[in-house]
Amino acid sequence: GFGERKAKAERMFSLMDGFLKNDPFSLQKDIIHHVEYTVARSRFSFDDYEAYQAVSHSVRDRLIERWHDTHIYFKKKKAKRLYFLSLEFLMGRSLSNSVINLGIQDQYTEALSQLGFEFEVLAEQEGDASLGNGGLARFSACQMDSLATLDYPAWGYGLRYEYGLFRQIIVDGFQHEQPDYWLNYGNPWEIERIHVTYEVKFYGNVEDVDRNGEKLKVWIPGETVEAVAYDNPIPGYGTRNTINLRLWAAKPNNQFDLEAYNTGDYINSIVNKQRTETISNVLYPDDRSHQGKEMRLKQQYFFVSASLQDIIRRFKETHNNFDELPEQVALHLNDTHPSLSIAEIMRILVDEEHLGWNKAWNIVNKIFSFTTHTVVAEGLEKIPVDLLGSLLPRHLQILYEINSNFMEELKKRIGLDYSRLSRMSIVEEGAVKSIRMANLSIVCSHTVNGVSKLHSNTLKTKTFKDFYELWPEKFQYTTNGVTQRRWIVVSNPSLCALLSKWLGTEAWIRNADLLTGLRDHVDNTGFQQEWKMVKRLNKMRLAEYIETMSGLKVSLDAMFDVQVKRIHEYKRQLLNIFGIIHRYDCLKNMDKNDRRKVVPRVCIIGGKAAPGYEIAKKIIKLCHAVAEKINNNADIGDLLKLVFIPDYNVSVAELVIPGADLSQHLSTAGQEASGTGSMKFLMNGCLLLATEDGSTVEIIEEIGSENLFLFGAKAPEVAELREKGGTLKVPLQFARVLRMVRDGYFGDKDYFESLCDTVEVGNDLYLLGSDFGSYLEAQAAADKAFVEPEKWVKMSILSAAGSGRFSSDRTIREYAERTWKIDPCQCPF
Ligand code: 4GP
Repeated sequence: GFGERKAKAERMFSLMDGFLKNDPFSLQKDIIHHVEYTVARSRFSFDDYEAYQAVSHSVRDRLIERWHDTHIYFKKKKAKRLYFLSLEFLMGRSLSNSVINLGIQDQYTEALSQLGFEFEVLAEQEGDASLGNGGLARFSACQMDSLATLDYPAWGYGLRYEYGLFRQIIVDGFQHEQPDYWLNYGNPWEIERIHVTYEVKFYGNVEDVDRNGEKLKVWIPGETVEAVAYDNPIPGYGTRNTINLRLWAAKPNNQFDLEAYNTGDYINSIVNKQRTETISNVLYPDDRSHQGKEMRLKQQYFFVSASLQDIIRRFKETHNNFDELPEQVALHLNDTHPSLSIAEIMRILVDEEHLGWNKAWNIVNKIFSFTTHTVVAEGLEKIPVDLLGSLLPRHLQILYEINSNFMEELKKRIGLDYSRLSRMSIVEEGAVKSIRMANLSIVCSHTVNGVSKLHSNTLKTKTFKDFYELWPEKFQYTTNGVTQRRWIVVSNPSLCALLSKWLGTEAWIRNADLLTGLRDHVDNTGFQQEWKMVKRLNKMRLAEYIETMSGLKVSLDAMFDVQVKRIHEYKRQLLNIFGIIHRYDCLKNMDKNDRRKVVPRVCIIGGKAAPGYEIAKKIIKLCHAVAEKINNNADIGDLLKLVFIPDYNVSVAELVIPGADLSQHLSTAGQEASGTGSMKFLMNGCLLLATEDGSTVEIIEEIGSENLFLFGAKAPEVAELREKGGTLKVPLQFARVLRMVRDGYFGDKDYFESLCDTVEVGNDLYLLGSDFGSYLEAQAAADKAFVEPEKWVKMSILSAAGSGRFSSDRTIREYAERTWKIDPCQCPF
């Protein structure tokens, strides 16, 4: 009875020592406990890595405590939850971020120093969790941090890839991909939930069954795989709330196929079985392109099916009427990758819960929202129906039914405009009949989000014009953001301290709008001096890294000029390299006197190319070839250096971004949906040299065009310039640089030929030639500003001061209020 249960609860509680204590002595006890009993090393002998493990386990305990309380509280409050569905999360490292968000960094630092360890050194032991490709995936991670910090009742769902994004190594200037065995040394940040498992089914066929006069579709699957949950606690900053990122892994299930195991071929049966369990093995390394591979589709469905089973189970724990689903559940599609959710939830409601199609459809229409991260229609995901039909036969039927209803409705609205009907159809007829995942997502979502104002305009006027005209109210934009916890507090502690000192508060860590307060001090020379000191320190840190990595010594007086991001033609790393060649060429032809006036530069480029993306790989090779030439020219010395930073990832970014004076964002206007790298640089007081693209348009609104270096054709001009194509005049300097590469000045003449072809007049899709003149002017303006330190430092301060709008806290609040309609739910301390 009740009394018995109460007595048991009390006894349980008395067994716990209250909450874990966070004073340095208690931390030390816990760390040593984990050294002995978790890592199983002797307390008298353990190295930095083992210390890192023990420390992480002690932090994990503290996370778990809050994470439990948070979930009990959400449940008690019956809060409407946001489920953020994403196939990619680039989390990076967790240790520093966790202790900072838990508010116990100083205690850990002290505890460790008394034990003879340095917190920073241990934090460096951690490898990155790289379960994503680029912007989209890092943005997911920033959003999780903001969701937790702002106390929203949210869950993230994703896949636990055993191999994250490949490691990039460079051999002779060429990129090579190495597997990222990130789980090899254990992962203290996840909690394996062996009891949270679901069966996920594939293949088979659909049978029509008549059950008491009711015609039912029954899917008889041909293969079953088990999904097991791994939970990753995400702590908010300055709150007890710690939310969950649940990642699914495929694991063997114990249901033996008697037939197979009776044939005597035991070993082969196991081997075949194992193949089905590799679904969550590896992350696809292509951003913005989709190959229509079966394994990728399996991953998507595996993820969707497990997540929805989990979500529906949770809903049913407290509700029994599906009409209430929209009041309890918001499902967010992070790009089209999880959009099979739509068909899956229809299947659950219609086939399993017997709701009836129309009733189910009305519910489904109220729960989905969708964000697209792409600009070009070609970048949108399509799935061949043959593939889909064999893997998920019932889902294909559902998709056809959704489409035929949609087409009927559409005919009523727009008449028999067949070309528009076929453009808007979810099913694409053509050589390869396929499902257009973006169209599906738009049809079924109540909100379609772009990631910047400019991007949203492109969606409305180009990519999804037909849909916008039909449903203008669905289209919104929510400009991306990045978390200042990771991108200032964790990665730039000296700037963090400086900001708090001059703003007189640490409140900016939860409210980045307060950064505008820096404007009050912009003319204060004391503040300016400290600001410069911080930059110098970060440049030192970066210079050391460059030296250990490449042996190259760089001068701290040079301008550190950085371009780091995925390598893509539209991001125009080649424009940067051509600019560097031009600079080198000018330097070589200058006399000694003129050289003295030149602003020394350290040009830093980093980023991964998708393994199958030949042109991007050639850009990397060219960068190395040019670096080799420049860095070995004694005449030029410190005036110009070019460094390629290999294996760019979150933790490298944490080091590089604070150390940059200038950062480059060179996408052809209209091509970068948003761009979040620029926001991180901005927060760190780095000046931007950029086109008026994606988020830059809004950055200009915040800091004024006088505080960054703009260049290039604007988005509306790009289409026209592209049309003119072959008749465009390109500057002589561009032709000269191109000639040098073509003539083999940097070697590998034949290899670079096809790269050069991509920017030849008439073929120059991304307009490098026509933007080159204006690019060089912007570079000259940057040089000019750099030799006026007073001017530069003010621009730098004003950049950071205007970065508040680009906090993901603002992004998340907008989504929560406008799109998801969820309310904060703060777990009491
Ligand atoms: C990226 C976009 O290219 C970038 O402009 C944007 O800032 C970011 O998403 C976040 O919205 N897209 C991808 C991708 O990373 O894989 O499509």
